[in-house]
Formats: sequence, structure tokens, C-alpha cells
Amino acid sequence: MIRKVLIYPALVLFALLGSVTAYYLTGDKQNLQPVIRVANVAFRLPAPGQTTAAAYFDIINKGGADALLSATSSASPRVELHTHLHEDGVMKMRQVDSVKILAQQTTQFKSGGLHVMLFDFAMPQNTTSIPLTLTFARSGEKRVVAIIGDSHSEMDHSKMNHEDMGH
Ligand SMILES: [Cu+2]
Repeated sequence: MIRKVLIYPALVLFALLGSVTAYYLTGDKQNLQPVIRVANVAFRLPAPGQTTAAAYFDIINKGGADALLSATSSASPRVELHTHLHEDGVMKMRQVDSVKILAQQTTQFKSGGLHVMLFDFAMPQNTTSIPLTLTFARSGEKRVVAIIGDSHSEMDHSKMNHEDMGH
């Protein structure tokens, strides 16, 4: 008898916890603060005779939704957010005004997908790091760097002959 009496409140408690958890996972994430970290930053340097570089990275968001509005770098006077689209069976790249950063998801910028393009790229003098500043609608500015020659920054010169060179 005593056991049944104790189990019932326990079940009610679990049901409440369950609905709170369900609300947290499916509720209005727009109201949660984004918690953003930028990781795995890599640059593809311009091929010989070219001046356009690309930057790739992961935007890891442990909080609410945000949007990436722009990117800047002292290594380039013109930095754009780009995506690739299939159009008439052909892969094309397009500039985008902003990129949605979904709640509690990782958004990857990678070769053949979303990427940052740096026009008239000039390697910064007397340094081995390339800076990149990402500006988010809610999280503000995030500054990251890729270190040349550091395996963690995944500088990949072998990609210079890739078919979508310059993207
Ligand atoms: Cu591009």
C-alpha cells in the first residue's frame, strides 16, 4: 500500500519533468540566448596567379537561433558570405546576405557548401596567422584566427587544384 502511494507522486513528477524537457527541446528557441563557438577554422589560400581565398569553419551553437551577418578580415578588402546551389544541373555559387544559425545545431562552412570568400587576398606580413571576424545578429562579433603550418588549422594546399577553385 505504502509503495503505491509513493509511486504515484513519483510518476507525476516524471511526467512534469518530461513536459518541461519537451518544451525545452521543441519550444520557442528564438527566445533562448545563442551560445556560439567557432571551431576548425581553415583557409584555402589563392592558387598561384589568383587572388581569391576561401575560409571554412564550424559554427557550434549550444543555444538559441542566431544569424551570421558578415565576415571581415585584415587580409582582404572584400569578404563575402557565399553558398553553392544546384541550378540547371550545374553547381553555382551565390553571395548571400546572411546565414541562419539554427538553435542547438552546428552550421558547417565547407568546400562545396557555405563558405566565406576573400577577394584580393593578401597574406598579413610578419605573422603566421590569418584573422577572421564574424558578426552575428545576436552574439555580436567573434574573432578567430587560422595559424599557417599548424595542423589544427587544416591549411590545405593540396586543394588549390580543386575543381571549384576560387570558391
Ligand atoms: Cu564563393
